[in-house]
Amino acid sequence: MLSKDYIELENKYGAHNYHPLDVVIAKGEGVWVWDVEGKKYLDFLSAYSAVNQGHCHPKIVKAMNDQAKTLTLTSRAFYNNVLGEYEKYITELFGYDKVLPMNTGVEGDETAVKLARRWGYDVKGIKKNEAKIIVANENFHGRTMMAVSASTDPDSYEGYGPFLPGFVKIPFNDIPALEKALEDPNVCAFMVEPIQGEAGVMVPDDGYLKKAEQLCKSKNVLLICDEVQTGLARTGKMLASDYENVRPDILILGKALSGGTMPVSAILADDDIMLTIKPGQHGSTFGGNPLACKVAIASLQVLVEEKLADNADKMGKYFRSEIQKMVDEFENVLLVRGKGLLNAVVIKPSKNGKTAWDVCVELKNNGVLAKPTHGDIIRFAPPLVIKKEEIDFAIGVIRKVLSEFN
Ligand code: IF1
Repeated sequence: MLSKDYIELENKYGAHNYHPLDVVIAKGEGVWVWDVEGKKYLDFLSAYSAVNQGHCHPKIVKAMNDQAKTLTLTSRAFYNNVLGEYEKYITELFGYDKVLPMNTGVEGDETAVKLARRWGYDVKGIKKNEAKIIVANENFHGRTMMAVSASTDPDSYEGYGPFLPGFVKIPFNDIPALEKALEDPNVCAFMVEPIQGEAGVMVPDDGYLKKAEQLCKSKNVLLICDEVQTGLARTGKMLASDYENVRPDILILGKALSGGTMPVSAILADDDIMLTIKPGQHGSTFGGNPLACKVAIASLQVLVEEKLADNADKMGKYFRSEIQKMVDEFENVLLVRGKGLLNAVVIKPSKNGKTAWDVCVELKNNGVLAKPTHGDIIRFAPPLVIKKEEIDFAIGVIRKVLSEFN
């Protein structure tokens, strides 16, 4: 079968909730992937930052294989001999009392919202069913009813009502708006991405998150950081909130927590918050399964041992400086922004109607895979194991494609 046959197969039998680029990937190793015809590409999406450690990282795959042969799932009806080891490792690594393991990123977000409400009632003393959570406009927290209820993007929420009440939406990177929203005594939490990914890699002003943390503290409101995408070395530090020495009251992790091998997410918090949820009041069949626990330990160890945050920082700075030259040279390349290896380039759609999508098609034809958002933005987020020569290869391709885009 050829690429076109696989594409036809998906179109015929799969729901049409995606519009992928026309490339059918059959194999991955490190920063590289190969299509079914054997053509090689540099992956500049990393499965939306899930594959930070690189495709099929040997240490993660080994941990996965070893555990898969031994024990995969017990449910939480019984104890298992891996969960405690993982819980100790991850809580010590990030400096929290407790972890609650889930699977997908959005389940982590759901859990954080439930936990914050629970804390709001049990500890803060908010009247039953009146708790509110502040979120930022243009946020992306996933695809469940909670997440689309919190969303301001019609593509996410339109046609799915009625929505979950209790969200207050304010502009991102707007401290006065936050200050005002925090005046409501029924607010239990402010949930925010330190850098908004889906919105187009929107980096807030320096000091925004720190100020938000201080304001939340002064109003007895929890700060929830959704680091599903920005976390785990992607932005050049282990957590994006580390840039401002911010310690979220509830931290949500996902994606790269498994190096892209399986869905693994987690929320971290201290006892005064986490222990408001009692046995039987929240859970998941797969959350905390021994396979996921071993995979998560190995995935975190790889980030630490291979100093991937430092590499993301260095390579990211180099990447942006090279793209900046194109911004200066080419009329249709408007700007580059980002932190570490979470970057976006904004282009001016061409006079003959070409958009970021067409740029990504050309990049793909030249061996670099990236994904457009919002018509005029291209996200560049390679695995963090990327080397300078590989960045240079991508820069060459991006330069060629952008120089011809008009
Ligand atoms: C899709 C974007 C990235 C996330 C944050 C929670 C989740 C995500 C900050 C949910 C997920 C994804 C999911 C993916 C596209 C994608 C994405 F383009 F939408 F914005 F990464 F950039 N919080 N992000 O970014 O995690 O439940 O998916 O594990 O196709 O929906 P999940």
